Amino acid sequence: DHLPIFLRELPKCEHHLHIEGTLSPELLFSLASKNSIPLPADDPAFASPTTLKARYENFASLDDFLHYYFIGFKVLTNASDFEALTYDYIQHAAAQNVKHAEIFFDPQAHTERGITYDTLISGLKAAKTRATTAFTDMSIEFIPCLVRHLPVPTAHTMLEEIVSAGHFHDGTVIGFGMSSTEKDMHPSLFSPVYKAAQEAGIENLTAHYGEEGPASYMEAAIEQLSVVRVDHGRRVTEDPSLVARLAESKLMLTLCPVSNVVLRGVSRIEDLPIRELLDKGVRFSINSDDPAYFGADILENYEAVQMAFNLTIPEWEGIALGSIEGSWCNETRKQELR
Ligand code: ES4
Ligand code: ZN
Repeated sequence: DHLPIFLRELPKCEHHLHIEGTLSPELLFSLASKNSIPLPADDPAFASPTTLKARYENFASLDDFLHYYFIGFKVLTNASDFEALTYDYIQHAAAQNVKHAEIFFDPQAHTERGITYDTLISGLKAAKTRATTAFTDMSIEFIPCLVRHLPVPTAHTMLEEIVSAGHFHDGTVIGFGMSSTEKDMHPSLFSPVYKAAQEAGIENLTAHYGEEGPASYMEAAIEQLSVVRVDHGRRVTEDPSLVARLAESKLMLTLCPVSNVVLRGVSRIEDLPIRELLDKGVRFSINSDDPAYFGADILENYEAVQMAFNLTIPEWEGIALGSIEGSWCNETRKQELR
């Protein structure tokens, strides 16, 4: 069976990767020490990188994971910390034949603890500049993510800062997304922010929905937020009419199979609707989400899907092509990727 080699060599696009989710327990401890950041003394998981890693294997839910994910933010202080984190991800992605990566970052969750947007973005840009010379056939883009657990006005402040820096127009960032907790976070709460983003000329809009929340949230995000992509979206098959609508519009879902199992949305990869999405013609890509927390990079996500669904080479080629078409790069770059 040569599929393992095929999957490794298959050119990939990654659309759903949180840069803060690539922070390993080892790096978390070493940055905490370097930057003199205290770790929670009341949680035995923070005894050592080993105990922390063991705790990551027992997440109970999205919110349980997010608690640890946002603690990890605290050790990221300097532009060089963000640069190192980002460059390390790019190296690992390049080694797995990722040719185009769209990387999420959460500006609000950094500015609220006193790290400026400038610090953050200069670290990300420095990593991209280094990568452009080291990995000449790879494109790297950034997408700021609104975080739903923080007050809505802080999302407006964040958006305005990025708009006034000109970063949506000069290509520093290529779109706008939204993540964090989903329960009781109906899209309508954020429609003013998305409206402001549209008025600023941003068309590449996405949001995390259908991870824990229902298909009705996905539909509301499409209608009320004008998203042209949905991150996760695994619950779409609860609504056959929405499945038909996505098949027609080619709106892409950025699935994260291992993430959904680790955060207990599904008990096994086999329970994801991959077969149905393929059969109905819904476009999706396969992504790692937060690889340091879920223990799987993009290739391991591809392999997990293959183990569960035993897809054919033409089916994989269809997934790879769909993920190129759904990418937020220009036609010239898409042609290079095809
Ligand atoms: C996330 Cl898995 C997931 N879901 C929602 N928000 C997130 N932020 C980082 N990872
Ligand atoms: Zn995510």
